[in-house]
Amino acid sequence: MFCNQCEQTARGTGCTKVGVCGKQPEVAALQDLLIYALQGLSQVAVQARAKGVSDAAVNRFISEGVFSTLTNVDFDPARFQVLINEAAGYRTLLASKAGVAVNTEAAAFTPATTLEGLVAQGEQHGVTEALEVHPDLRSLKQILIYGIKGLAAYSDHAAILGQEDEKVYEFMQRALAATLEPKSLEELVALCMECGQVNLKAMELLDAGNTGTFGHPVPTPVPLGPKAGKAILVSGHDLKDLGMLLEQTQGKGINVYTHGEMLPCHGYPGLKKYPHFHGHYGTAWQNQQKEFAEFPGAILMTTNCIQRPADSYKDNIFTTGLVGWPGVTHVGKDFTPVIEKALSMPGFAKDEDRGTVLTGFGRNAVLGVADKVIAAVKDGAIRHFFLVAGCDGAKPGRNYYTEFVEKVPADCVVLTLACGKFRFFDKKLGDIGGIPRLLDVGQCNDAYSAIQIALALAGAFECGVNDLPLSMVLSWYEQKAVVILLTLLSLGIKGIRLGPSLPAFITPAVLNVLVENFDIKPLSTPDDDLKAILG
Ligand code: FS2
Ligand code: SF4
Repeated sequence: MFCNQCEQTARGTGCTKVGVCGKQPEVAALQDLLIYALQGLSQVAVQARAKGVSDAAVNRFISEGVFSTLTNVDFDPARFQVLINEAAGYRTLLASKAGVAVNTEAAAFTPATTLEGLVAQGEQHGVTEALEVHPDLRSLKQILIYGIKGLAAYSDHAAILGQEDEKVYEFMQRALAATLEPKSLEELVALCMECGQVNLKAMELLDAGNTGTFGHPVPTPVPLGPKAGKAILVSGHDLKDLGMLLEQTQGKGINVYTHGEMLPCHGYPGLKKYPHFHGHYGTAWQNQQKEFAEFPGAILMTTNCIQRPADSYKDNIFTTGLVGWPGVTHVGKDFTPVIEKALSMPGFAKDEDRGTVLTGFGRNAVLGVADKVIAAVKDGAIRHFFLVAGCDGAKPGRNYYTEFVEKVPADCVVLTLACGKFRFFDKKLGDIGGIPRLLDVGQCNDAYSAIQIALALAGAFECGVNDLPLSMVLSWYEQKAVVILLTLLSLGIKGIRLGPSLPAFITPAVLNVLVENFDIKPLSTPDDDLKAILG
């Protein structure tokens, strides 16, 4: 196997024996083969679209298939076997519906009939020289493929909430097809930038889906201590799953808790209205083996990031949607098995007060007090904004973000989003004239909200985003972070600090392009970086 798509890749170069995430070589090969099958299906879809045919089922399937290969989503070989065969089936159907020729190797690919045969096929189609011989072009093709993985995740989430856009699907398929074609450095850079632009649209669709269904988030204190009683813990990112679970657990004497990226759900009026939606438990995804083992109820994983479940809680954890782990019970949207499991478990014995954290500072809440914020900047009460955001992970170097936020001067405001916030989410940073110094904008996809806030401030100050007193200090782990970075770059945002380490799939020459055009910087120390930013 060879996989280097995430930040924790082995030795900082690539997982070759088994994934640090727990991905087995056979699953790695099956994921590579699924991407290959989807590249072939995309080639057919591009030809079909040229003849005026776009198929809704194919569009959704490509998003779901690509999303399944994102880090920490699906580890189940049996599910990939099904997806690979479905990809070939959709391709044949679409080709005949549109009357197009299946005339490339990828489009004509026939899946082997056994799992072993599929694994052997997958081993021929990794992100190695098989994809592209030239290392810099391969690097750019990898950035594009990983960007498309992040884009697929957001477009799938949005589609679940009824928000789809043909432009997103058109790009995803054209770009997937392009990764199999000879392309120049300039063409690939342009496709990466387009990926970022299209992802802004996908995040906008998801924002419309989330806020249209559950209302705009409002500032909300979230208890960190449990309440006596039966319990269900929900992790991942899916608001609709949480909404359905809250509906199905009403009046059952079960309290529902969020884990990881679900924390911002407490700010949504359509979710916080449930009295049994109690609070937040634990921290970020990489701590789940310890935290889930201590949770006295059932656990539902709605999306990434799942880790290998320890035996102590393997019977209490359930997957839904695209998430999969072999041997873990997978449920549909009738959550009865999860509810019954929770009722059979002890739950929390007593109430515990562990304080609260604030969430709910989406674009609506922040821009609702825009006048106050602008006045605070103009009169010097707020000197600078920092967006300290992105993914969390296991590396010790991620303490940088905790130390950085601790050292941010008292006249500066920190905006945060995604699971990287767990490095500092419970710090009491106080406020500046009633504006909290730590503002939780939401999940990773709420980068859309942060961008809208930055654009509105730039409008108010009649300057560009790069001229605002705003600096971005980002942490990456998986491919949603890759596509958000592409979105920020495609908006022309410069001077982003990126850590904890730079991606293994970026060659020195490609890094040079990023540094020259976007002034991307690796992390130094919190003290040096703060000094460099604030002067
Ligand atoms: Fe965090 Fe994991 Fe949100 Fe990423 S919960 S690293 O996949 O999507 O962020
Ligand atoms: Fe390794 Fe990350 Fe790939 Fe898992 S997803 S195999 S940890 S590079």
